[in-house]
Amino acid sequence: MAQPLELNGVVVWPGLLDRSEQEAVLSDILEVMAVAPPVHPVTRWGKSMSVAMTAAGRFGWISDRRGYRYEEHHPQGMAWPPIPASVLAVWEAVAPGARTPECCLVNLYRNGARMGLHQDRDEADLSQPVVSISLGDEALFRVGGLQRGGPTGSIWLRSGDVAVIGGAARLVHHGIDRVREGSSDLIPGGGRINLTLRVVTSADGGAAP
Ligand code: MD6
Ligand code: FE
Repeated sequence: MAQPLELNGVVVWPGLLDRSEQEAVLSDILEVMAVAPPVHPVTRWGKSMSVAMTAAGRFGWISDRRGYRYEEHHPQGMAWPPIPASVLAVWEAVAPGARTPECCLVNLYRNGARMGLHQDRDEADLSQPVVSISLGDEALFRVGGLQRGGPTGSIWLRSGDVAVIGGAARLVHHGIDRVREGSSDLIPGGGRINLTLRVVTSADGGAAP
C-alpha cells in the first residue's frame, strides 16, 4: 500500500483501489442499490437531504420526521442487503483487528449534492473506526476538529481513495463542500458514491444508542 496522508487526524490512502477494484466494488454496490434503492432522507424538520442514501449490512442509517437513527430495515420495509466481500476487504486492509462492520452506508451525490459538517457519533462503540471509500467524481472533503467552529482543512477525495476516521480523531467534524461533476467516468450516469463502513453496536453486542 502507498503512503497515507493525514489531515487533522484523519488518515487518507490516495488511490488505494485501482480502476479494476473500483469497478468491482461499484458493481457490487449497484446490486445493493437495485435491492435497496437510494432515497433522500428527510430531517426531523422536514427538509430533504441533497444526498440520496441506502445501506448494506445489519443496520442502515436513516432519517425521517422522527429523527435519525440506525434501523434494521430500509424505509420501504426490506432488510438491508449484506455488505459485499469486495467492500469488507477494504475494511480489513485499513483497519486490521477491528470488529466486523455492521453498516455500509451508501451516499449518492448527484445534482450538486453536498454534506454539511457533522460528526459520526450515532455508533455505540467509538473505539472502532469509520472507513470511507470514494467512487466516481472528486469531492472536496473538509475536516475540522473535535469542537464545532474550530479551524478546518480540506482535501480532494478522488475515486479509489480511502479515508479512516478513528482513534483520537474518531469524533472530528467533517463534510463534503462540493463535488466536481464530470470529473470521473466510473459511475454510469455520473456522480459520486461514498461508502462508509461502521461498527454500530457496543462491544458486548448491545443495541445502538
Ligand atoms: C463523504 N463522508 O465522503 C462523506 N464519515 O461523502 C463522511 O461523512 C465520512 O468520509 C465518517 C468517516 C469518513 C467519512
Ligand atoms: Fe461522516
